[in-house]
Amino acid sequence: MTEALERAVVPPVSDADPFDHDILLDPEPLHQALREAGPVVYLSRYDVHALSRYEHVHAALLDWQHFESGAGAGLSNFRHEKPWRPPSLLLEADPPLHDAPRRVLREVLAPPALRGLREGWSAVAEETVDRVLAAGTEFDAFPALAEAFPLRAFPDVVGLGPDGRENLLPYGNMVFNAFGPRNDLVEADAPRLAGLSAWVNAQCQREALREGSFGAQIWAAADRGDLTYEQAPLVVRSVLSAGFDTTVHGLAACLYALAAHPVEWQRLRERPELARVAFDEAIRWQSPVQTFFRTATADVTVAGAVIPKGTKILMFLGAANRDPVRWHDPDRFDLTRDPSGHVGFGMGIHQCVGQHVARLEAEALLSALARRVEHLELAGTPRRHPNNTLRSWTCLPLRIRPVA
Ligand code: OVV
Repeated sequence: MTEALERAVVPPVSDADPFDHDILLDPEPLHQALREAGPVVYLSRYDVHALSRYEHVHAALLDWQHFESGAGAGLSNFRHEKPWRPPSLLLEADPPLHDAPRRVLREVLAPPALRGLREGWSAVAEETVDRVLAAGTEFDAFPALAEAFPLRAFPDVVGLGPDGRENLLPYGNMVFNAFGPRNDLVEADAPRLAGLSAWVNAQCQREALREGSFGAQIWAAADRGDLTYEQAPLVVRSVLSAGFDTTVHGLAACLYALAAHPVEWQRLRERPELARVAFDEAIRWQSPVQTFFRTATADVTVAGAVIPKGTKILMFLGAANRDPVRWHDPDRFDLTRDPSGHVGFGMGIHQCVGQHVARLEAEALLSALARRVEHLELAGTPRRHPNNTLRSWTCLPLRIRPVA
């Protein structure tokens, strides 16, 4: 036995199931229990180690050399199990394979490339809000705003044609379920898997993407030799996989947060430039992407506990984002705090490459709403929808008082 192993700390064991419906719908009690149990907890049900404190989640996200993504960012280990679809060149790859796709997509989605979108998206947001206001003062903001706005703004920019867009959210829902265990949620997606995958894969082809669009720019990178022609459609697939459900549920989280905190809504009304802070604070507070896995590339020691080589590590982004050691009054949604440093978009080389797109969408929608709505409150109990990875929504009843 090596010295390190002799001194190794045996981590506490939990038989909790983080993918149980009740926990997916209300994860905070488990998060608190895991944070308090220790820096590393062994989850006996899945034979994985879990990290839930900010310090250790943050460190693992930065240490891609010891916590690899190439064996999959879900529970399934691609070294032993066949992936359900060809692995993502971004999320499920490590350097050096990860580098070219990342560089290309970063350029396509970079802030300068988005500058031209602001005006158009503001107009779409105003139109979306006006439609809702014309229909009355009580409405379900989940379909009417959180789903409607991204689906009106982003598919055109990606370059998609008009047909089949209703497949985008069900496909993403399936992708995010697939990171979890093969439970009932994955079973429920199975009948649509082939059809949704066929549609998405067809949209990744060059012919399907409008000239000049983000999708076309990804293919143009292949013309320049920055990607191979085999890689281009998979990079487009990442945009279609990670670019819709994430923003829909992120916007829903933000609307929920603001409706439940009238003082924060007033703050935003008085200072509309807080829209981006409001979105990031909502991402910290709700963590629309709750978890991702990594795989240990060696026996890795975390806080004295040895995580064996080749085993999976479950990182609780949502728990880290409410760690009282890192955040003052973490359960409070608070526009006066600086939410930067949250791990809701991840951290390190895989940190969300689409985050600037998401923030621009949020800014457009929240500013339009703040200009037109004096008061905002919940008009009923919001309903969540269980997903193995996403903190998702199905119903968000709001009552508003429009600006006179
Ligand atoms: C971050 C994320 C989520 C889901 C899918 C992908 C990425 C992808 O690259 O396909």
